[in-house]
Amino acid sequence: MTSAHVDTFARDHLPPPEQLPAFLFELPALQFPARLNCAAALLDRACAQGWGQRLCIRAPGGIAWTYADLQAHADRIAHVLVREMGVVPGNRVLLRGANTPMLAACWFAVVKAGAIAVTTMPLLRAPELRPIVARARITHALCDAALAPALEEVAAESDTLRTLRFFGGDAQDPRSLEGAMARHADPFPAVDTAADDCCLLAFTSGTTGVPKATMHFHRDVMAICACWPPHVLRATEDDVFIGSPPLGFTFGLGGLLLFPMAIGASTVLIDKPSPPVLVDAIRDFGATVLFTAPTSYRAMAPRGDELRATRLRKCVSAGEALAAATRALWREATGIELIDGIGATELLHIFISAREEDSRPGATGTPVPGYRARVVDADGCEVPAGVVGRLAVQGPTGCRYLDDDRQREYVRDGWNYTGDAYVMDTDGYFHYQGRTDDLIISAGYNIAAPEVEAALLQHEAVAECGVVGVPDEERGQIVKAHVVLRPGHEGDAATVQALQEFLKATIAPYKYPRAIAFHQALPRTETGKLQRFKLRELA
Ligand code: 3UK
Repeated sequence: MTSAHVDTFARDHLPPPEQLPAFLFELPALQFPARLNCAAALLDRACAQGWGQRLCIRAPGGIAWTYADLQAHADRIAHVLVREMGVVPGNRVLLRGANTPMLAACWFAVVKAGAIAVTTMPLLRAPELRPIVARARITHALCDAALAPALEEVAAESDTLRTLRFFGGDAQDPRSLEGAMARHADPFPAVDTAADDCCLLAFTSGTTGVPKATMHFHRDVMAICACWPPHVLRATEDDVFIGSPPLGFTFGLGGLLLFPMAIGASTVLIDKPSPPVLVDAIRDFGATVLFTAPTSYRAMAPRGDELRATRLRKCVSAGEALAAATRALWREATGIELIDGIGATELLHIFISAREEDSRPGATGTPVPGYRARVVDADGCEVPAGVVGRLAVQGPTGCRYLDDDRQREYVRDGWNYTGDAYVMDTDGYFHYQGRTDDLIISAGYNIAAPEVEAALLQHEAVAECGVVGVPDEERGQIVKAHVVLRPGHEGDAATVQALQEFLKATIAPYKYPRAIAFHQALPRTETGKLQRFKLRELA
């Protein structure tokens, strides 16, 4: 297959073939042509098949773009990229902004131009942007004017990042994107890329250390649209999608942009999607399909009565384990059964999940059609149902780290190892047990932090919690719980004792937290993941 890339950086830094996972294309919907541009397949095809006048993206402030409007914006931006900024196919273009229609248009422009989109999370500052720009050898950037300073600081020191344009600022500025867009009204024909040309680099949200770049092809983007959405989510063209994950997190890119567009539905992009803002927006925009993380569901649950009066009908939880208590809380509050799904940046989107009517409390679900999953021991041998082991996955998508030795850890014998401990039950449902590296070993007992967290969340005083092992001379480690209390509860000795008694009565007593600390909030990544390493450092 002939690559359309003139700049061959991505292809040159793919993992060696023997370190790649197996890729499965068994489903009829996964038979991709050799030439494929996913931006053309999603956006241009939507317009060509008569969806041009359908509503595509709305945002606060009265913005409402049809598919044709999005295409017009993306085409103007693509012309600016190619004719004014000198982008050639294969260049890496950094995108930086909150979730807005303009950020979405920039993504489609970059991908139509055959370049590689590197969407970053809006909260990142110079120290976090610097390694991304360096590792991805970013050459160009499109950035929200409100977030310009940190990127300009990094660009000033970079040998590769030379050409920047800013949107949402002063259109008279020579580097204004909108100012340049006004000069280009012609349609932009998408670059005829190979299905296996790279179109996006996604940096892992990293609850730990050095960021890794995962590489995804045009066909990978189409593959995730063909697997989980039609088989598990089952949304329709009348649905209105909404949610909190940034487009720089592949959970958000899929859920809030690719999946609605693949079926001709519409999406609502909210720039600052805190739980209260999200509840108001669900009501105001008549949203029907919601994507967010477990903590955000807990925070919105008290407004369940208001949500019952909206059109909301499908709610997806991913990013972190969904405790049975949170599933029950949301069902009692809103009447809606959550759709849990585990996804990973390396696999692009969700690969184990369950339809609402097939969901089981405490289980993530079964492998999504198109994927296979198994639980294995340290030697890679499958373990029987009921035994805890490492999760290994294969499907149409899989891990390709850009120039990184950690490829050998994530992919072994053709399987993707997500770093999660799971147990499969006799019905084939997968139950999350924790990260393989955050098992707590106390006095010889193996204790999974999420199990202790799930039990704590059943107590009425607990709003949020995170459990870690802390070093202990006598026991090796002890279980320590970091707790955020609900309003009206005091973080005093009596509460510590009440929580400890409650836990001993709820789960095996050796698992109870010997230490409990109270906080106003827990340290989380921008994607909503608890940063357990920060809690460990607190000890
Ligand atoms: C954890 C879950 C239990 C798990 C993601 C949906 O989270 C996403 O990608 P990341 O690379 O993190 C991957 C890791 O997060 N995790 C995610 N979902 C669940 N654990 N239950 C879940 N439902 O440790 C996994 O290995 O940030 C999620 C879609 C796209 C994504 N990138």
